[in-house]
Amino acid sequence: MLQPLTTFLPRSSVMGIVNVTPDSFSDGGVHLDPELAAAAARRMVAHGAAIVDIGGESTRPGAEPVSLDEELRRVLPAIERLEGVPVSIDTAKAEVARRALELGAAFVNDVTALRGDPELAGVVADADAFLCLMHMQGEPRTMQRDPHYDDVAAEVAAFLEERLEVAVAAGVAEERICLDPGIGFGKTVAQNLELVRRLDVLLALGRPVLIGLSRKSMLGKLLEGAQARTGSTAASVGAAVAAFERGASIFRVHDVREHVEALAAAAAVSA
Ligand code: HH2
Repeated sequence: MLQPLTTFLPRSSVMGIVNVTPDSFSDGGVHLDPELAAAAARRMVAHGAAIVDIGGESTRPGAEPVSLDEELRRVLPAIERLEGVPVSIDTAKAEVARRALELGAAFVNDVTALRGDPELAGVVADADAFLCLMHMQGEPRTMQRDPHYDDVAAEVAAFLEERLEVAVAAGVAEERICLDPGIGFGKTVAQNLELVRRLDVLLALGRPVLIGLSRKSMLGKLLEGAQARTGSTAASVGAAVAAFERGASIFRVHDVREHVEALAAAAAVSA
């Protein structure tokens, strides 16, 4: 029997972010060298990350798409150096996922929730990979221009329920899938906060929730005003703990040690 996601990444697992990109909003350019990317990933595991998420395409607001060749050139050399480390590939491209899974990645993190590439669901199913389906309104180039919802939590949940059905119909085992509200992907600060506050609406779908609040601009905007581009580590940790208390399971973060320690303390309180 296939291992369910809930035993591979139990509640309060931390996913460390390694962006092998020149332009990611908070760590762009830092890990472009594959040796440095792999070293950062190993350091994150040493600090308690359960998995590392390797991405070769920035999805920050306004980002331009990258070509298949360029994305492969960025991520594969890093993944090749990560034997024995649990790896997630952050991609919407079936070919990138396929090559990463061949090199040992176990998890596919698709911010388009299988809308970006019609082949991706089959690649995930054939490899028995774990899968994250994330909500996004619009696309990165334009998504922050004018996000609109009548009921953000209900609409995000309805979208993810439909994408979960698509994934399962394509042969991905439901126990291998988690859902993500997509903080900052076509949402205002108030809408992001409401999604965390009403996480129960997503949890009602019966799948673990992965959440990415780390250094997101909404945290900076809360403290420093509308011009802020990134949030601090302390604000990220505070938001992660709030999400944990509302039932989130997996935390996609840049600052692994701080989140591991804070979530261990939060989990101990609620145990
Ligand atoms: N956020 C980003 C990228 N991938 N994946 C999931 N599942 N959830 C998220 O919230 C999420 C994600 C954006 O953050 P980051 O990777 O730090 O920046 P960039 O997209 O600029 O590389």
